[in-house]
Amino acid sequence: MKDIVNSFTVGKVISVEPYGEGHINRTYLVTTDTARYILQKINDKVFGDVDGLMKNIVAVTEFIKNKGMETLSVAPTNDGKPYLPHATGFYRMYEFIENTVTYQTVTDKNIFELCGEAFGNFQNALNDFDATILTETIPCFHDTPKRYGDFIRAVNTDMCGRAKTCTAEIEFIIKRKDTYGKIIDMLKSGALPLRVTHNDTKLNNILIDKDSGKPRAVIDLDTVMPGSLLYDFGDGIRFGASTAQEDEKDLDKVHFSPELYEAYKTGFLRAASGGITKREIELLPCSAYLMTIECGMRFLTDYLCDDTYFATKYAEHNLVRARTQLKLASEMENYFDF
Ligand code: ADP
Ligand code: GN1
Ligand code: MG
Repeated sequence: MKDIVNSFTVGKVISVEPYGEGHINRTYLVTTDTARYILQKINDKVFGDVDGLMKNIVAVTEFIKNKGMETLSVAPTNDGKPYLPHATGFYRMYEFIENTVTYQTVTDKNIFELCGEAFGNFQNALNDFDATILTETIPCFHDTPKRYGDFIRAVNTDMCGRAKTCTAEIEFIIKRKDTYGKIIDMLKSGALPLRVTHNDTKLNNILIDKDSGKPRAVIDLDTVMPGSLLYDFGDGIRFGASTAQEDEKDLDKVHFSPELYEAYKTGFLRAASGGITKREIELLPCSAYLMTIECGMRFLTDYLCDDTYFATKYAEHNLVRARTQLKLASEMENYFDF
């Protein structure tokens, strides 16, 4: 790792250690004699066009900086490039944003309200960003019917013989298949506006200031692409408006929290108030539900396909994650009146 780090202009390396709870990239904390950095091995199985991805990130972060907001800062390689192609993969370096924390769950609804506002502000800041220069880093990312198609193929192939261990979950997902097109169909028909969105608005993709408890920066910009505002609302709820972690094994501890939902909604709408359409507001509950069930089916698909997409720590990790999502979705069915 030291050779890789030395290809970036970061000073004398003291240590390189694994860091964070992301499921996609491999993340390390780099300490040098002058500062700290985040080094990431970009997951090039997930992101096929690393060059396009890094061009997106440079463009988006420069744009956000020009609006006076705190964001990621790419630390260049010794030859001035935003990432390093290497025999073992693609690497990038960010300046470490100091004095911040990330949360895997939140109990303080005031903090969660501020997170909703931060993601709303992030999206607002990109309102006048030229979407035509963006590479679609993962095509059809929140196309729920397409995700459902992938899921059904995984069930039918059953390459690891795991389908028998999750029949109830498979049935739950199939039973609801007629609802999956609701948002994407309106986006395709133009009934919902296409915007530049973050698409991965989970709580641990916000850095919160250790002293003030307020959000400082929205990070993990790999999936900034054209999408629906509803994706950023719904995905924030899926992860944050839960009483337990995404991989809690004891489902009795996993509940959808209406209180946290309302708090996030208040913050998000405060930020998005001007531009948001009536139809988008009406679909907020539906987006929370669809993003949750979509994520559940993505975890289950990966479990059925030998865990090659999301990083896992044990054999059933993706199944455990899928179960929490489906539990949340079933509680949302009782709470919302869609
Ligand atoms: P992944 O795509 O795998 O989720 P992230 O880009 O979200 O990777 O990074 C993983 C974690 O690393 C984040 O949740 C956060 O805790 C930490 N992190 C990433 N970038 C920074 C940064 N610039 N400063 C401080 N912490 C960071
Ligand atoms: C991944 O990269 P990370 O860990 O923030 C995933 C999201 C999922 C999330 C589930 C590029 O997010 O779409 O909702 O895991 N990111 C990608 O926790 O697939
Ligand atoms: Mg992340």
